[in-house]
Amino acid sequence: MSEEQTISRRDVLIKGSTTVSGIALLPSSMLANFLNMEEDEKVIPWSDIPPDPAIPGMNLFNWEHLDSWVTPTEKFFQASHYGMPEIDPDTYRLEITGLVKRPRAYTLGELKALPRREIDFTLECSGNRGFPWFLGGVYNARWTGTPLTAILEEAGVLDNGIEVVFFGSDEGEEEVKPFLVEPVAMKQNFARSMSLEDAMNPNALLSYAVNGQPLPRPNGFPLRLIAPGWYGVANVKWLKRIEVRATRFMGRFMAKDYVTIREEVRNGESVWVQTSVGRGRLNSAPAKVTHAGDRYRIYGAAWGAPIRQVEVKIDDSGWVPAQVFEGQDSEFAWKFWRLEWENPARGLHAISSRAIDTADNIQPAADDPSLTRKRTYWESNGQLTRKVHIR
Ligand SMILES: Nc1nc2c(c(=O)[nH]1)N[C@H]1C(S)=C(S)[C@@H](COP(=O)(O)O)O[C@H]1N2
Ligand SMILES: [Mo]
Repeated sequence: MSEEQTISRRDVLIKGSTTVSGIALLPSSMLANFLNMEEDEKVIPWSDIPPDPAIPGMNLFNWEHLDSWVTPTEKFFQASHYGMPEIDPDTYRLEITGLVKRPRAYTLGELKALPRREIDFTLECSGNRGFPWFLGGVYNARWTGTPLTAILEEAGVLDNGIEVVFFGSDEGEEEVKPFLVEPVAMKQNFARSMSLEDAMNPNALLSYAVNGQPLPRPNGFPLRLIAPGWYGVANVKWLKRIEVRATRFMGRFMAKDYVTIREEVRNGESVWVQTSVGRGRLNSAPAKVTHAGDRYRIYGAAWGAPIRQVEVKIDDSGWVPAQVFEGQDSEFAWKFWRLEWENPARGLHAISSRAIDTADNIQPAADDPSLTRKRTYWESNGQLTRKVHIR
């Protein structure tokens, strides 16, 4: 390993401390050094899952291409349940309604004139890792918008308002079963809700730009909710209406889909617990193995909670700490890690990673009971093992 490729944690902390909130002010050479490869460094493709499983339209991220902390906009994955609405920004309105003193509608221009904030947030679909081929439902971006709190405060939530529902402009037919008569198909908008307390979190943004550009159409143009710390589904795209209500909201994406069913045990008895997918979970992935001559490296990312440490296991060896890049301090964004792999033997190897957060929680093993007792594919954050062939 050459001298300039080595990043001491101390260097990064000292130089990084002059930054205010992240990468734009960060000496870019350091991040480049950490992740970008030397000229003669080549990726060894994974032997388990093909890098591009070609799921139509999802644009899943190819981990072997991980080379920047902010995911370039054209590499965002996208997940849409009712297609992709086309919205004219000139006639667009965001409605605030329901249990508020001052219901109103905002134009895009009015929203952009409100206080502006930026936040680095890694957005992951809660279905990511739920199937063997579903590994790339995650990306990291810098989101710009206006705090949701400002809009709720301006509207003035009434005393009986406890729930905030976010409606997208996209809609689809859903079957509704009235009592004792045939089911009927009714048009419904994509919708997700949060408790008023969660909606008042100062980090929640009504976001109109990402990576310095207007939102791309697949990712919610012209406006989406950004809920840092929550799984992707909570980040409602193509936002149309925010409605404050007096009861919990039980729409399809709260109470029917995106519901985790888990068996728990109480005094030796099974209890089936059904919970709506919400906050993100601690996760990590080995991204790529490289070599330059006979020098081998493993690169990866960790996210879902503020990351303290990442450990790597190769075959049946013990866990060894990886070098975690400390340069970015957003608590909602992924961290990159790297491990020098000394003298790997020829043949097939299994590489696993596990993230540890700042509260000392450890990412669960794939066979942890909390995961094996889960009967739905959401929230599958078990340790990921990848296979690589060293020739
Ligand atoms: N209006 C609307 N918002 C939505 C969705 C949707 O189908 N409609 N999908 C959700 C899901 S399941 C995920 S994982 C994220 C994906 O965000 P992305 O398309 O920017 O990757 O958007 C969420 N917001
Ligand atoms: Mo999702």
